[in-house]
Amino acid sequence: MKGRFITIEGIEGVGKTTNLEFIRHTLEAAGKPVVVTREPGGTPLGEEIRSLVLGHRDDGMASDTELLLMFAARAEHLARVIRPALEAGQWVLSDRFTDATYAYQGGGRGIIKGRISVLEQWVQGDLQPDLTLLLDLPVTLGLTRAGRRSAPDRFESEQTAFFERVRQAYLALAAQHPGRYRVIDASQPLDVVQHTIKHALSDFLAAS
Ligand code: T5A
Repeated sequence: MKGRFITIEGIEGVGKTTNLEFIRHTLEAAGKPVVVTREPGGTPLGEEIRSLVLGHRDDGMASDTELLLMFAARAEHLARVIRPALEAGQWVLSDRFTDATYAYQGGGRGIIKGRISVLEQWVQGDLQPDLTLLLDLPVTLGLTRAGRRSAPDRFESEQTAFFERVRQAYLALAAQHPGRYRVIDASQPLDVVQHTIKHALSDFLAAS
């Protein structure tokens, strides 16, 4: 595959959406054709699945249902957006990918890693992101920032302990994959965060 695959991860309110356009501009300024997408979602069917998994606040959902829906959306996303773009030489920038499943359904919900990795292998084979930017900050700060917006979705309605587990799962993934991950202190003011992101992208572009 000729393109590159970059993902941005972190708990609620770390600033993923805020920084996506900044990352796109930085890559485009370096002459890279960029496709920006997100999970769950990124395709018409995937966006419908997104509505299902983020909704159902009152009646809930079994953890395995949630896990399977995430991978159903991902299979569609890979087949229709990610793989074709990479094969056409484009750079794919995704707001979340499979690491979010390890963090939320694994760390947060407690689903064992082996179950997730079976689905990962089935749906994506050997395809992995080339670079993952993990925006990290204390859970209380992320939830405060996220809370400034509209009504919480099903995940945002979880308790602080859930997000602590998600955060720790992300940090463990970063420690496990130091070559792919860049951990960014997202508690800093936005201009400082973006300066750090730009640095990480410069290093990656230089090595690509
Ligand atoms: N999910 C997803 C799973 O459980 N498993 C999976 O496999 C996948 C793929 C939806 C949910 O799905 C779950 C995880 C999620 O709960 P999402 O849409 O990515 O995923 O949801 P959120 O994380 O909820 O997205 P948010 O929009 O809440 O978070 P962002 O994008 O990280 O935060 P953002 O950019 O909207 O910023 C929040 C606020 O902070 C401000 C912004 O202006 C904004 O007001 N802000 C800053 N303020 C001060 N200093 C800074 N440095 C700031 N950066 C941003």
